[in-house]
Amino acid sequence: MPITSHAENPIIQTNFTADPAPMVYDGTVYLYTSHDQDDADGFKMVDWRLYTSTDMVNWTDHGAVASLAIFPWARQHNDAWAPQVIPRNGKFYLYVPISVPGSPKNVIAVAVADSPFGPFKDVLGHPLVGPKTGFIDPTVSIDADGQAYLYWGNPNLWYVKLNKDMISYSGEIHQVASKPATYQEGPWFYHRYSHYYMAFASTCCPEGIGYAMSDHPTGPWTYKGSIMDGDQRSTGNHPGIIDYKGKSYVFGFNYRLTFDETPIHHERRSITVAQLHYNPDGTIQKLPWWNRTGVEQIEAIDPYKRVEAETMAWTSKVKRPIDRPIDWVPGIKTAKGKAAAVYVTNVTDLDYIKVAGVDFGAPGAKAMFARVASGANGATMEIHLDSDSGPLIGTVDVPNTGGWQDWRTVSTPINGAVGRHDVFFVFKGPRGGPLVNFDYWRFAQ
Ligand code: FUB
Repeated sequence: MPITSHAENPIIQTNFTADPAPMVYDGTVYLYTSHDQDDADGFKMVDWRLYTSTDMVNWTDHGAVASLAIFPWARQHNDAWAPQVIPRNGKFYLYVPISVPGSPKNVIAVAVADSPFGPFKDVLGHPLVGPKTGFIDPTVSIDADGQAYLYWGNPNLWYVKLNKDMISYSGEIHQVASKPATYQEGPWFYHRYSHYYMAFASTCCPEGIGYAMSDHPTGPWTYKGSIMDGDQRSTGNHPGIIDYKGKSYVFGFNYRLTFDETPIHHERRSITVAQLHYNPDGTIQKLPWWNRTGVEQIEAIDPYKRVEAETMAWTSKVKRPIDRPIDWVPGIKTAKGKAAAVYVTNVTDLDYIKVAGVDFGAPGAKAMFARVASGANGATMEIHLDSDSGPLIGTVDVPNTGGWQDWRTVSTPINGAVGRHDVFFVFKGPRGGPLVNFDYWRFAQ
């Protein structure tokens, strides 16, 4: 029985994700990401995705919250690069680097939503800044006096003071005269106590994560060193840094999932996270390269509340036996027109979902309910503790519900679910075809 559960890096396995932009809001981490398409060779990126967590280990997929299509004046392929979202006055502002048709230059655009889940809408109908070569990777922070600053750039670093409306700016665009040593791209600007920080992807390639500090939001910036050195296993990197529930974290990315499938380099990246430690003087302790173990879970999952099936610490994606068909990987689907309607789909025989650190308490669970739809016959969902072949506590028979959108609640008695465990939902059934669509689950005492 695990005492504490850990994440496993990379933290998202159902899509290739990069350029992490974590935002702490109302007790939850909202992780906005760019998205490398499954068949990407170079950059092939058309939308931005959202994942949330309250324990830093299990992440819930909320699908795509914006895409290039919301900017009809922009080039519609490949350029949905590193985003960042910030809340202000009840609205949520998404800053993204994109480009315009017929130009090799870059622009930064802004979109606005009433909810962190989107939908984000273009409010300007044109770029916020640009076009200019290197205008990518926006990062934004609001100072204690209410002044918002937008930084960006590769290989130079620029900033501008945003107006309170967050969609316009005042004054000149400034190029940082003396950018931090090793600065390449991917700035992450924030303040913490009396210090201002500029973390960034450091000299390419491979990129590590460097950082600089200042006493002022506009610098001058003093280079402080490397948070993480580059590593030949990954050409790129891109920091996103937060404090959450008393700990500090740095997000970035590696290429583990794609290199588990092929030695050929493709831009198919995967977001990772590590705990970060500050020294008393505000400097940051250096970290080793992204490990596989990941960070410790902050608090256990309550299984007696509804949990979305697309909440997971790991799926079987990179652990498939060689003889499996290539398309068996569990997918996450967003129902058209319904931003929140995300569910697990395309699961086949022996796929599993791991939910880390679930606390059944005592006397424990007696039943489990699952919302499913299926067009297949003979599917089951086994529930195991601590590994996909650990103690079996129940088996849900998934009937053919009449179709893949004919949702039904099914249940099973549960035996032996007491205390805190990692829970594995293991799907079984006729080989070859999809078995079940899985929306949410809940245990009962
Ligand atoms: O993801 C596309 C680009 O790669 C980002 O904008 C850069 O920071 C680098 O991660």
